[in-house]
Amino acid sequence: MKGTLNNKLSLLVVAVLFLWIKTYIIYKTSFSIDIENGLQEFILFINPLSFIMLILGLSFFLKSEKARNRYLLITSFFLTFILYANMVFYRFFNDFITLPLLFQTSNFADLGSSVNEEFHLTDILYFMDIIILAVLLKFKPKFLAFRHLSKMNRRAYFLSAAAMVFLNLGLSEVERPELLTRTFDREMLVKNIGTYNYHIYDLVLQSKSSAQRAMADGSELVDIENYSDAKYAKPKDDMFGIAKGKNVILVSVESTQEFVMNNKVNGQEITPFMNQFAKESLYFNNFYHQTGQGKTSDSEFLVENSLYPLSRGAVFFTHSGNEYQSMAEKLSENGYFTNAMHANNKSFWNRDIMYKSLGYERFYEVNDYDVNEENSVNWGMKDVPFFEQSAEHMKEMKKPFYSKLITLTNHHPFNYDEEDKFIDEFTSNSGTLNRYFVTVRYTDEALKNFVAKLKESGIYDDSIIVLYGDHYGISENHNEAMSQYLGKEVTPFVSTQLQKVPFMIHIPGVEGRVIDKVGGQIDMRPTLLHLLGINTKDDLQLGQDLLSDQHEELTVFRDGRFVTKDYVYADNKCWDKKTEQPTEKSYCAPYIEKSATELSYSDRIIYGDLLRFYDPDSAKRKE
Ligand code: GP9
Ligand code: MN
Repeated sequence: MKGTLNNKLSLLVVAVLFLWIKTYIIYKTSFSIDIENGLQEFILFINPLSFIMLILGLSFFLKSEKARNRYLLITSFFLTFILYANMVFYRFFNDFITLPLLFQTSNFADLGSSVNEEFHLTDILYFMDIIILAVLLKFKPKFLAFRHLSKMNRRAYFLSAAAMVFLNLGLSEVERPELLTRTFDREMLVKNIGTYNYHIYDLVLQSKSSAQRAMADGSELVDIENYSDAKYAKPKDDMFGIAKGKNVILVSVESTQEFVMNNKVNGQEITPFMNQFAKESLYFNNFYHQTGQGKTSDSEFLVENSLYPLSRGAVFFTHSGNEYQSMAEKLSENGYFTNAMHANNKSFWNRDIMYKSLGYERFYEVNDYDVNEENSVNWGMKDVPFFEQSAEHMKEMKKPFYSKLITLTNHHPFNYDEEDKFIDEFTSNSGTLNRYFVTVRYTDEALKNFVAKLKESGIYDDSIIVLYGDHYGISENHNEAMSQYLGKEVTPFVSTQLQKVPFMIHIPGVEGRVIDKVGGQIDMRPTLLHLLGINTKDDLQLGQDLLSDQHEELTVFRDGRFVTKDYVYADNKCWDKKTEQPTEKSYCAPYIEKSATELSYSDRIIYGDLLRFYDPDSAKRKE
């Protein structure tokens, strides 16, 4: 009996093949997944296989043939259903399903009304293989059976499934390092680990954060509220409201560090425009980014909420369903039209969803721009056309508006077109650093054009323009080349100082000056809102108005490092800013605990979704 069965085609293999091929066909026909090279195509092709093999392989553990067959059929149907739900969802949202999104009732209403329209009669085709499987099972043709493999073959089956998992993850790591910890983009996740594994990943993230949220209650807020209250820095009378009613144009300048400002490479200025603009602005020259793995999205989080991002993962992904009291929301309440502008895929960093939670009224994403091969390089649309088209969009906006623009050209690996090269590359063993100067210089040029455009349309005089660097561009992997450029060793102290990013606020009619107070992105919300004449006294925030006399010079990094007026705490040592050498730890000691407390308060707000219990109107703190 056994011998004859071996000549037959296994039902399991048929079910695996059906589902695998179908998934791939759906990837190619129903989702628009950008494939840039053969390796990516190969990863996409193999990525459904390991999961399908493992899950259908569980049928081995069922005793009767009937149960095994039934399991195969039901599981195939269930997976097809998930795939199909994603397809319908994609037709409408151009995105993959996430659990928090399904739980967001406001989205659900949109979805419900449109789901009918997104139903096509031909969709039945996607279930064809299930029908064929069912027919095969019913009529049991002689050539097919569920071959109950020998123990050894079963082992081989699971080993090959496991090998597929490793092959898939290994290739993805080559293609997209840190994919799972950084969680870039759903499209990228699906492209690399496949739609089924992506759902499991999403489920893990979701259950972790739901558990923490469920256990939280409003009483946890007491300490945090007292802390935030004590930290409030009263705005200076002559600064509060000096930009009242002005539009806010906030530009997140990709990967731009402060060391390029007022600096040269091969005798050529790197940021001629920004240097000049800084002179006409309030320029903060001791200002740090405080981002973690969420990079750009973490900086956005800091700026909007005056809270820290998380120590791992991107809060834009993990806690997009939380309640926030963002700067955008506040500006909206004050009559502003709030929007974000970024010519990239809208789901990158989960922005499409998080921006709704942050209260942005509109997101101008890649589809709102005219992007083509000619005006793109590196990660996408070049900064010059991006700013040009953004300035056009601004003309149509209801005033006053708050626009946040995010540049893209100066992004690792800093590739550029010859025509956009205004200065020469540096020469070192790091191509990354060498090219960095060229792309920074290009973004500087783009900013110059942008400001000229704003002047032309008259928007300039009615707007404050805020420029800030989102995070570092040159990581510690390039220390050797960096030390060649700086002419000194990159110690942990220097490395920490390299986390400075430019920050400037241009206010029409206000003379420029340098403010050398130590500060960070967490301080931007209160600083900007106060300039606009909007009170933040009752808000739960951890940053301070940088222009206030009460501002305390302590800037905490997400990884626990910190900077004060005179010291830098890094690598478990206290460094003296003057000598740039380690000094007695006792100088830093008072701040070590304070920094840790502050980070943990911020984490508690996010993990417990505590802002849902906080009502600024009823808080009404005393001055
Ligand atoms: C992508 C852009 C870059 O949209 O914001 O993100 P990053 O890799 O810098 O976090
Ligand atoms: Mn960035």
